[in-house]
Amino acid sequence: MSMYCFQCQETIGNKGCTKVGACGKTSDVANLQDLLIFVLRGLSAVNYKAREKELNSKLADKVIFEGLFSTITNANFDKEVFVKKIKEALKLRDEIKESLVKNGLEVSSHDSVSWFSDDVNEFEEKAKTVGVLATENEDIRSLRELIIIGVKGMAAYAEHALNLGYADDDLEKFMEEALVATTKDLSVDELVALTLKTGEYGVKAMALLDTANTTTYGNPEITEVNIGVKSNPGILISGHDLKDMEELLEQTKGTGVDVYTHGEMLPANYYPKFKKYDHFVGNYGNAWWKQKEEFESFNGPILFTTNCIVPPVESHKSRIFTTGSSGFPGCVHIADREEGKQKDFSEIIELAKTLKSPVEIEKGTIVGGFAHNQVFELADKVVDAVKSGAIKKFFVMAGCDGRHKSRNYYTEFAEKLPKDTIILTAGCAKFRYNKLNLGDIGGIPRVLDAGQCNDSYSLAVIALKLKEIFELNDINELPLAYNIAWYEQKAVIVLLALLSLGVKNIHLGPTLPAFLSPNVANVLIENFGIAGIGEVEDDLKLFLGE
Ligand code: SF4
Ligand code: SF3
Repeated sequence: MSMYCFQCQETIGNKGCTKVGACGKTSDVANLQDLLIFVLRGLSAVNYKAREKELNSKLADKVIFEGLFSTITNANFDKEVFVKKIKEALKLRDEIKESLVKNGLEVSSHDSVSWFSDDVNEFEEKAKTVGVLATENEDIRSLRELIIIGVKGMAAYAEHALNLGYADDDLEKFMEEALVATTKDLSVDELVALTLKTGEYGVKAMALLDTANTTTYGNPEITEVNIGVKSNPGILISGHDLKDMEELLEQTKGTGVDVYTHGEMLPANYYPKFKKYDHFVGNYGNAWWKQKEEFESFNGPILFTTNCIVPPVESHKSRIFTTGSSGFPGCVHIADREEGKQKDFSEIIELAKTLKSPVEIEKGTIVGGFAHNQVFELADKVVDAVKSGAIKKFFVMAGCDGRHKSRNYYTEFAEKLPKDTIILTAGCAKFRYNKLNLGDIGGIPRVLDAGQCNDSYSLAVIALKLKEIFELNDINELPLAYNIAWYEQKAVIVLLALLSLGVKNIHLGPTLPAFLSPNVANVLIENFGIAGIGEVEDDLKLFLGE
C-alpha cells in the first residue's frame, strides 16, 4: 500500500485507493495531502488557542481553508503546491506558537503542533504515518473523516465567498475547532454531535456564499442557456468560482474571444450581472467526467477555477490553465489576484486568439435559474399546483455526477418519474437529466435547476418556505423526497447540512461512502433514515408510496 484515500465516491472497490487514485492522483500527492491536513490540524490548534487573547491570525484562517480546499477530489494534482502549502502552514504555526508562549497561553503538545521539518524527503516519511489509517478504531476513524471531509466542502464554499469579500469569523473558528477535535480522544457520541454541528456550519457557509453571490451578481433568474456555439474562438471556464468568471468576462470584452461555461460553471448564465456580456455565449458540454472528449472538440483554452480536473491528455494539455485551489503539473497556473487588482488572464486570451473556434456538439437551449428568489416569485403558481393536485411530489436530486455506469440510474429515475412530479436540482448531478425534455406542469418546468452544488442551500430555503406556506410542523411532512447523488466532499457538506436542518430519509447514491464504517452508517440509517439506492422501479414505488 503506497497511499490510502477513500474520500470520494469513485474510490477503488468502494473501499480505498491504495496505489494510485481512480481520479489520477498519485501516491506522493495523496500522502502530501495527508500531511497537509495533519499540519493544518496543528495550525488550527494554535490559532484556536490564540483566539483567547485575540491573537489569532487572519492569514492562518485563509491558509487553513485554502489548504483544505486544495485536497478536494480532482482539485489539485501538483506535488509542488502541497510542499509549498505545508511549509507555509508550518512557518505560520510556529509564529503563532511563539506568540502563545510570549502571552502566557498554553501550547498543545500534540504532534501536529510540535513536529517540524523543512526537508521534502522527511515530509514524505512523515506523511506515511499521519494519514487516514493512523486512527486505528474504525468507527472513530470514520467519524473523524466524515467531519474532515465535511469541513473540506465547507472550506471550498468559504473560499468562494471570501473571493467576493465575504467572510465569517465564526465559520473559520469552527473549521479550526473541527480540525482540532479530530486530534482528541473524543467518544463516538461526541463525534456524532460534532458531525451534526459540522452540518449546521455547512448551512452557514452556503448561506454566506449565497449572500456573496446574489449581492454581487444579482439573484439568479429563469434563463434559457444556449448550448450551441458561435464562430469566434472561445475560452471555456469550468469550476465554481464566480469572481474568476467575472474577471474573465471583463478581460475578454472586445477581444473577439467568446466565453463559454463548462460543468459547474453553467449556473453563471443565470446571474443578471453576467448577462450583459454579449460575448458570453452559453454552456459547452456536460459534467466534469466527459471533459476528455469535450475539451478536444472545444479547440480553445480551458480555465479551471476549482475541481473537477481529469488528468489531461497530451493533445490538449497545453490548452489547460488552472487558478485558485486547482492545479495540475505542467499546466499554467494563473496567480492569485493582488490586493485591489484582477487576476491576469491575458495569456489565456492571447492563446485563444490563435486557436480555432469550438466544434458544435449540441444545439438548442436548456433552462435554469430556479434559485430561492426566483422560485419565491413563482410561489403562488407552485402552491396552487400543489393544492390542485397538478404537482404531487417534488424530488430533490442534487449533488454530483460521476463516470460510473451505475449513474445511469439517475437518468432513468428522472425519465420514469410520473408527469406530476418536479425535480429540484443543484450541482453537476443535473447533467444526467437536464437535457431530457421532461416537459412542464402548467408552465413550471419539471426540472428546476437552482445552480451549483452550494446552491443546494436554495433548495433547503425553498423547502423551509413551503413548510411555512403549508403551515406544517415538520419539514418532513412536505411532499418532498431526496434522492441525492454524491461524488466529492462538497456533496458531503450538503448532506450534513440537510441532516442538521432535520431532513430525514435521504437516499444517497450511487453507493454509500466508503468512509462510513458499518456502525457509523447504522447511526445515520437509524437516526436519519439515510438509505442507498436500489433498482429504479423499486425505488420509485418506495418514494411514491405505492
Ligand atoms: Fe481515490 Fe477519490 Fe481519493 Fe482520488 S479522491 S484517490 S479517487 S478516493
Ligand atoms: Fe460536480 Fe466536481 Fe461535485 Fe459542485 S464539479 S458538484 S463533482
